[in-house]
Amino acid sequence: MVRRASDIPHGSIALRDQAGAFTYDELLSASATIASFLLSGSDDLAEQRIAFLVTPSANWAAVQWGIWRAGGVAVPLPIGAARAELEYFLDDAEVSIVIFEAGADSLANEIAIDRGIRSASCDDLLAGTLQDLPAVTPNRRAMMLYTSGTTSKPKGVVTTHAAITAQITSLVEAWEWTSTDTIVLCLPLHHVHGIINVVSCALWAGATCIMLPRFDALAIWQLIAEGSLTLFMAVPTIYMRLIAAWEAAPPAQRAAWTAACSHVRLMVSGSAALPVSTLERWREITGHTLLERYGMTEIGMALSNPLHGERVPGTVGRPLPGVSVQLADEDGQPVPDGTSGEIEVRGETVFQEYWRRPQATAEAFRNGWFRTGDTAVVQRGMYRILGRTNIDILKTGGHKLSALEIEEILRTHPSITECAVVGVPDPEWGERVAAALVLRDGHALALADLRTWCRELMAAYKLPSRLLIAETLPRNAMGKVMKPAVTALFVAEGGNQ
Ligand code: MCA
Ligand code: AMP
Repeated sequence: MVRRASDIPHGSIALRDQAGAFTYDELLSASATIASFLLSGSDDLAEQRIAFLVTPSANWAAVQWGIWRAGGVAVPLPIGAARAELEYFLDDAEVSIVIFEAGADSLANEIAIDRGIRSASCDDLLAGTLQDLPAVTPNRRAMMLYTSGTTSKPKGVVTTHAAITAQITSLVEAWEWTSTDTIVLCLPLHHVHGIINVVSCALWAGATCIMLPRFDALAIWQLIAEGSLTLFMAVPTIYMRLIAAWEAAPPAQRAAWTAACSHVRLMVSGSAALPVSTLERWREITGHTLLERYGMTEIGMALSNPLHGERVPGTVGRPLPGVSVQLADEDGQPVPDGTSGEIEVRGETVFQEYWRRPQATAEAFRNGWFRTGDTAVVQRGMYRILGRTNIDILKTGGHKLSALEIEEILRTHPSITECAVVGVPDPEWGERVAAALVLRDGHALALADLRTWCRELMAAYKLPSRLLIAETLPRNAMGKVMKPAVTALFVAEGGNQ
């Protein structure tokens, strides 16, 4: 990516943020300075993990490139993570340097100091003096993103430079990115969606990426209205927020926003199932049929509706360039079209390993194929996602969560004796985090109090937003909580708070 950037015409704008516009030359120069600071005289970071907690901005990209150019592994941390989560990430990744934003989030710095880890603010990094940088080969580890999944604690998903390049080039080819494109980043930068599909594809193509510090529906509509965007990518919850903002706007404004949508050449939805009703409403408002695609932290993007040709609502299209996909039965045998099976993926885009978890890594593959845990069926050549094999994985607002991780925290609450966390279907969020609790005798717990207590221990999007207090939890003959029965309780009763 860095090599490509040096070939981009001087003066081309790479990034725009609240501080202004940054050219590719400036990005290269800032990342070289950052790399030099991180190396501080050594030849190569040799895959040391460098964590950074930086608001989406040009600095974020410069830090990521700086870590890569110094031979480190970039570990972007979630803005808004709770202290306990940050501590876990830094310990698990055995981070050697923590980068923070002076003022904005001294929490990361505080934790680093507590642990005796070297830390530096973005300002420190940019004050370094240049030194020689190492040659970093494509097979080296480049990035580690934490994903919640089958285990109670998040796992570090490690990707190499080669896999990142494969993920980017597949999308650049499929969606025909060029240097004339402009996209806006309104997603968090600790997930593949924001990092690869938006920022990295833009920088690979020599395009411009406008970085918003966080999602803001009116800011997005404003950018569309200015006619500056050619591409837009987001999760279904964001499209629903944009629809709500459009519907709340005065008629003249709506008309202007609708007309300006013709400047955008492609709008993509992913990270969670796009309700067909949302796709249709968006089409009425904007004239765009959203291109829905399917991906995962471990594999980047795998399936996509076509850029040209019919996009079938409710489907995620076909395999992307360079990605092999099959649907397999329980024995790992491919199933015929029309029969449901687990999505398995193979190819250059697939991650290398779960950090320091060889067993989990081995279990994630079968006969060389990565097992996604998502079930799908192929109908008329298009993949349709049917659901997940693991009921303990939730998707809310596009964030993947582990019910087990939240339950483990809830069990430490002084009033809770038993709990079960499930995802309850929700039109806005996809799923909502719903907690069924059994309380100690004489104890009471309201949703607001539970959320306040949890806030110290988990990021806001993990907080239960539905609560049900029960005498007992539904269990099978083996004593195991029956999660589908818990979900049914919420669906039937609407939760008692
Ligand atoms: C926030 N709230 C929620 C949730 N999140 N309530 C229920 N469930 C939730 N998940 C509440 C807040 O507490 C607040 O409540 C109210 O909603 C509004 O909060 P707000 O701050 O406006 O929400 P937000 O924090 O802006 O979140 C909305 C969001 C965000 C912009 C949709 O969740 C988001 O950026 N999601 C994208 C995640 C993403 O990038 N996923 C990609 C990963 P109150 O008002 O009462 O305080 S998947 C991936 O990378 C793969 C590879 C792929 O395929 O893409
Ligand atoms: P993550 O690991 O956070 O990247 O989330 C990946 C998961 O998001 C997948 O395993 C799917 O369950 C889900 N996902 C991504 N895109 C879609 C989509 N278009 N439709 C349904 N589910 C999706």
